[in-house]
Amino acid sequence: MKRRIMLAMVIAVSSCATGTQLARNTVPQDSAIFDLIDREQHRQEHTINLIASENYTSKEVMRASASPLTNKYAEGYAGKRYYAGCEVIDDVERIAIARCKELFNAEHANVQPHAGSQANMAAYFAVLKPGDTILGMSLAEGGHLTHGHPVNFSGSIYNVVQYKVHPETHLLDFDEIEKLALEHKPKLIVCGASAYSRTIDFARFAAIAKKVGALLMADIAHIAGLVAAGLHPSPFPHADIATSTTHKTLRGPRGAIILCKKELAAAVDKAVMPGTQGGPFMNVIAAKAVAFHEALDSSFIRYQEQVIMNAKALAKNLQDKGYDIVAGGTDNHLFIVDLRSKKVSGRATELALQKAGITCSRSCIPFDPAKPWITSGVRFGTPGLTTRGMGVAQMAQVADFVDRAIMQHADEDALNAIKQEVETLCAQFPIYK
Ligand code: DSN
Repeated sequence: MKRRIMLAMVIAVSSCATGTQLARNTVPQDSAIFDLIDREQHRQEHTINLIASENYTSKEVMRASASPLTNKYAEGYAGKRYYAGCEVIDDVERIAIARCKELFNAEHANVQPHAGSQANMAAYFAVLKPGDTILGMSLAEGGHLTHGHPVNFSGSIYNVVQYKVHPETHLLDFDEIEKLALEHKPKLIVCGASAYSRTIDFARFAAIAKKVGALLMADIAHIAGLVAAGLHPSPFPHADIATSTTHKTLRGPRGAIILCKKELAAAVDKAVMPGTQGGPFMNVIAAKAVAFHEALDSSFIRYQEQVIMNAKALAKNLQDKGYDIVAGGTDNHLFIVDLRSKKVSGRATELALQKAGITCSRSCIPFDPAKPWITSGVRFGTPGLTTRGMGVAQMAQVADFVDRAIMQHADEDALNAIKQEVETLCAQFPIYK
């Protein structure tokens, strides 16, 4: 009996001493998911990524994202939470906000939106009522689902008028935008795009908005990194609100932000929480803060300069091989290739490139005669390749791989041979050493 009590005491003492370890030991091994994570990392390392909306975060961003901050509930804002124990979390969010405002020269920043669509939903919720009119860019011509597409909340809650691009130049057609604004008197004009390769003139949009008494919202999800680096005009002071994701050119964790003028600060914060979200992802907010810190460093400007140089070089190399580039080229990190002259669809190109170890996203070209599932174009972007250290010389190689894969898209052996060359190039530019 005495021995049993002694044994129980020993177990109790050792449990206290190694509580963390014991807790961890009770978690079953999950080889299914961790094997897949290893496979995905291998895929990323060994393929050329031309998806314009993707990038590779630093290990520091991932460390913050995978930290114990994921455990904390913190509904509310710093100093005004609906949970106790937020004193550390509050400082994380305060730092993230301060860095974000500095980076974008914004009067107010909300760093809680979980994703770009949630940021746009909250921004609309802050300034619109159901049934109000918004004027936004159509998805098919380069806009985004949340800019008023009928299958999206934006197209069903609000009265939507859509602008396209000029049918010949494929540039933003400000005469048409102004005409639509005067005719429909929107409460909000939305500018910004997911597939537009030229500079966006925020001042011109603001002048139209002012003329019709509308607010201006700029969705800078794609160009945020370029804006932060001063290589694309800032939406401020022209726009009333700007939204962005944090994981594209900005190279942070998956997530989003809303920036606005101070008069809209309270409405925006209320629209995020409690309007459209509950508890913020504090680990992701910490990771956003780390990414903003990286973006405030002068090395980020050099990175973004290279992103643009690489996009221009890749587009030029493809033009030299007879490819048509929508809008004639690019000023930013991406461009759309019009494949009609090569007699191959966007879908067939995307699949052939994937077999050759190159990932991209098919894309509608303006006024595309093909269905959205098929498309006549592909969208290429250079943020990812630039992060892994590739430069203009490698863009010539990448253009060569792309051209050969498209020309031989039905030849499995040829695509396999290109894949070997792609792997050799990727091995020289590891993402995570
Ligand atoms: N899906 C994003 C893109 O690829 O541009 C936009 O949300």
